[in-house]
Amino acid sequence: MEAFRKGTILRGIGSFYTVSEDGTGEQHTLRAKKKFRREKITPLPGDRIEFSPGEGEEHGWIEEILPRRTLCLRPPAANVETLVIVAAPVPEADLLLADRQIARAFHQGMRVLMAVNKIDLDTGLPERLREEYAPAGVTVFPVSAREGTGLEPLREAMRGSLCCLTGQSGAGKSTLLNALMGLELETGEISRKIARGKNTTRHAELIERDGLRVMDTAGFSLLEPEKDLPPEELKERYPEFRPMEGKCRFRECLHDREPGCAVAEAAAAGTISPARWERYRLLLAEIREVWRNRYD
Ligand SMILES: Nc1nc2c(ncn2[C@@H]2O[C@H](COP(=O)(O)OP(=O)(O)OP(=O)(O)O)[C@@H](O)[C@H]2O)c(=O)[nH]1
Ligand SMILES: [Mg+2]
Ligand SMILES: [Zn+2]
Repeated sequence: MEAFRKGTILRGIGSFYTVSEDGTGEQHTLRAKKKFRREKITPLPGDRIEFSPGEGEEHGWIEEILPRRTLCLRPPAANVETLVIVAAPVPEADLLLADRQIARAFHQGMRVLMAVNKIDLDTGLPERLREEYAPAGVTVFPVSAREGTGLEPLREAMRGSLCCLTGQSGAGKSTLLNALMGLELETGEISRKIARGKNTTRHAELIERDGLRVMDTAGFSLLEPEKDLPPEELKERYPEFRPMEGKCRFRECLHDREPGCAVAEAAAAGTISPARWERYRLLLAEIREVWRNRYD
């Protein structure tokens, strides 16, 4: 029997998947074998697969999905190595949403970058966000996708890694990807998005070009709290707390204003971001609530 060929899923629309073949980059249209539905596995952009190609106009088949190194549920994507959060002054950056995404990304061992877009409108935001996120190991890149400023350092940081652009609808993900890679993806006015209540980008899509491998995704504004996360594990997803680990008065300290908490002291001293710590406490309260009700 002929060996299956290997490739990466670029996008899926309906039940058809576009796959780029290893080595040649040749694109194939494939459908997923029925067994995946039985196993409740949905092929995702970024998935590494084995396939048998179609002939002529006939589509081929996805035969196997290789083990995933990482898995994002919002937006759905496989094997992402670097999450690039796109934030902007308009629509106003939702940092609680960003923190939820960062916690999930770090838990999966991803690297996180933050592109602060539309600096043609607000030049102060990148510095504010740098103060908040640098202690967490998130590098901030000030950019204007519209004017093409600040792109090169971001491009360099993204090169060689499977990246996923994420962020609120209207932050400028597609515009940024167009500017970074010289593309013409559809973008949309924010007023029109709000009027329609819809994203301009509907489907995640992986684009490979000039050594960059980037997924554009649909923006969203809500992320459900994580289920099955024991409250004491949340702090492990905050790299900036690590230097204080073991220095709190109580060994089981959750860094929620317990007496003698070294993290609270670091926030008061400004070694870590006080605002991000306050948002950590909000997420902790939420996760405790979900955890308490986990058998309901
Ligand atoms: N002033 C300014 N506007 C920008 C910039 N980048 C994008 N925009 C505008 O922001 C709006 C939204 O841009 P999109 O690229 O469609 O945003 P998106 O994040 O892809 O949105 P969804 O696909 O809906 O998630 C458009 O009107 C863009 O022209 C920028 O650097 N400066
Ligand atoms: Mg878009
Ligand atoms: Zn503590």
